[in-house]
Amino acid sequence: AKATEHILAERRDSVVLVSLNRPKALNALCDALTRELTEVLDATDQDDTVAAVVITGSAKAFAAGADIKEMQPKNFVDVYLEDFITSSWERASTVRKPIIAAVSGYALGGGAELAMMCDMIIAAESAKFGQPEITIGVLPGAGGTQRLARAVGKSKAMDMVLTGRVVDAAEAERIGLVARVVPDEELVNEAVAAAKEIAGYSRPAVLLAKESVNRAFESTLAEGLRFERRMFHAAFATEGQSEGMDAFINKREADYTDR
Ligand code: CO8
Repeated sequence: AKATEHILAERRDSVVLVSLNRPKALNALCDALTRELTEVLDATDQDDTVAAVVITGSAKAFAAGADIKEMQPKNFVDVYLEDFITSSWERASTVRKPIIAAVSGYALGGGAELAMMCDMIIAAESAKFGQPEITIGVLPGAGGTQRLARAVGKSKAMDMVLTGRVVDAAEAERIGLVARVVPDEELVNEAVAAAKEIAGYSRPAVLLAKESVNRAFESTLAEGLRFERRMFHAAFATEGQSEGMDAFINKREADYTDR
């Protein structure tokens, strides 16, 4: 288990559970926290013994957004020159391994954007998602107008971005923002269990599948389908394919040596 000032990282078999840990500010994503998060994600992505990642916060807050106290004094030249804040924030969206956001309590502004950078969101019943930037005189800056619109469509995205309305877990699931809603006390176990389930499969198959789904957001349908078919063909070069199919035929549990 590793810990920095604002992040806890612990192993659960081949899964790394990353906890945002800045409780006094509801895990507001200050510069130091985002830098530490990037370092942890760099390390986990490079570590071959890590198969999947879960990011979570506290019971009360996944993250209440970018740190407003740090942002308030900045001017255009400041944020432009440092490319605030995308350059450090986007790391979660470039992790190659599966990454699950386990959200309890507030996921607002940059917190919701961080959750949306992950491959899927598992929410506790207490989860609340919102893009309240409009209420403080700005707009989402780390994917809240783009990933949210792709996730929930134009009308819901406009509602959340233009009015700042916060949606609860049930609505978030109904509109397709989150994959599953679970009782609060089961959140972390459920997310880690999902990560472990993924970790048990052939790793090349998992990474090919993740890359293919992500392609859907970057290409036309025809290009996406072509990409998927080639990745599907590529899967036939893996041990996982011969093992998984042989296990099915012989009615036994697959044992993926390439996981
Ligand atoms: N930044 C800094 N401090 C925060 C933040 C924040 N985003 N959110 C909460 N805090 C601090 C509070 O200031 C307070 O500190 P203190 O005790 O020193 O006064 C402490 O956390 C506890 O918060 P509250 O007392 O407000 O707790 P409540 O339970 O009363 O309210 C809320 C919880 C509703 C979550 C409330 O804290 C809130 O509205 N927070 C701000 C939410 C928000 O507007 N988030 C969006 C920020 S803007 C943003 O994320 C832009 C992202 C864009 C881009 C780029 C990439 C990063």
